Amino acid sequence: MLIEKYKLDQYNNDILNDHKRKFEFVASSIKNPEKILQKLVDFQIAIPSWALGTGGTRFGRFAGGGEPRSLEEKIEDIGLLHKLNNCSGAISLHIPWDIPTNANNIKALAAQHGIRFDAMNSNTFQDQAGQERSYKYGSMQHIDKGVRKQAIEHNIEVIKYGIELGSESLTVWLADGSNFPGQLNMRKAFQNTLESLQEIYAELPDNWKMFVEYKAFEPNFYSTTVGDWGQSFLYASKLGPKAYTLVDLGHHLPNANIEQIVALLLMEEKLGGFHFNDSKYSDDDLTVGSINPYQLFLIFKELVEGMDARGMNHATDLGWMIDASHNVKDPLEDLLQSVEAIMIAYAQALLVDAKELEQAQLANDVVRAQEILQGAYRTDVRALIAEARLRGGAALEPLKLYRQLKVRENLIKERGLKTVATGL
Ligand code: LRH
Ligand code: MN
Repeated sequence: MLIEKYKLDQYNNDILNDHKRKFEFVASSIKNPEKILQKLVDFQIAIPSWALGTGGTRFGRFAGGGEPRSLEEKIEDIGLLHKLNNCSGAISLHIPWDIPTNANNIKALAAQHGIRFDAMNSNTFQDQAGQERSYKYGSMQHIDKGVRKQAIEHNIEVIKYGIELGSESLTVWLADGSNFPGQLNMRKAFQNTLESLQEIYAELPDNWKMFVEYKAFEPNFYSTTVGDWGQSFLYASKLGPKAYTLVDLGHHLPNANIEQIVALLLMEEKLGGFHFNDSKYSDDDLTVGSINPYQLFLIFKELVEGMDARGMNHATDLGWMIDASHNVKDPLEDLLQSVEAIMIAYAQALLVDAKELEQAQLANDVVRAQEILQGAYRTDVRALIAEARLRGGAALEPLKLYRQLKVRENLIKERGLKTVATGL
């Protein structure tokens, strides 16, 4: 479904005065509004190709209808999101769920929608039909060299698809681990995994990055071979300068201080990017900012401070990706909310006066430091982000326009109720 420009402009015009009033109020209360606006306009978030349909759990899945039936329709859906908020200008593919049958056609279609290809994701956590060797007991950690070789070859194949599409990074998430004490020699598992990643690393084009994604548990529930930031940092450091860690917000043990992990990985130049989502218990893959928006703000505060300390380009030097699953919400509405939550946290972090905060820290003025942070966090920046969208030709209120245009109803008319998108 395409959104006609005139309908979007009409919608914006109807609420423009109200918006201008709110924007002028927030712009008058902050330093450098134009500098911040430009950063918001430049900031693009990659949408996961595997999260455009309804997700589920082992207890059930309740399909919503109108889901994309092909990679082409997934790109159209992301194009629709990007038309509405002008900050969803990238897709992250998962292979083999989204093998591009004709890379040039896929690339051309994506370009039409202003979509570029972010990190490619490999999959050695499921056995595909006709697959020679099983990943039941792991992939790159596996005791059987043949299984490790199969996993290595799959990742090299994924890099090839990415090169054809213009992607410049590979995310490797391994389900590898064990369910019971004694099941696995964890030192050998580390060594096998490192050697396997080294063979893949050797095939990376010069301008590519490899993101090593860690996760505390699931699907293995005793040990995970890339189980935390320290292990991922170890792999990335041993692999070389093109290897980095990837922080999926849902992959930590309860109460982990993720913003501290982010600050250190960024300082050590080994932070590659993010899989944004939110969670209350474990890898819940909920809407970004829906459970713990203050933590998301604190993470972006460390990102802005750490990136500025190294003179990094906020928009391009790290991988900004969502990784969520939609069990009860319309997938596109959920993604619109997630992108909005990320932009809000980033905008609030840009309001933190780093000099003032440093003064308070140097004076051990703990109360003042908290006031500076929470002053930024409690600033309603929604009109700033809406203004950034307006300047980018997008909707002032994407979710409301999405509903007003009855997008889901139209997609169901177009695609039917029973369509199922590939992915989780
Ligand atoms: C694992 C994970 C990983 C994926 C998958 C879809 O939990 O976060 O990033 O490949 O979800
Ligand atoms: Mn992830």
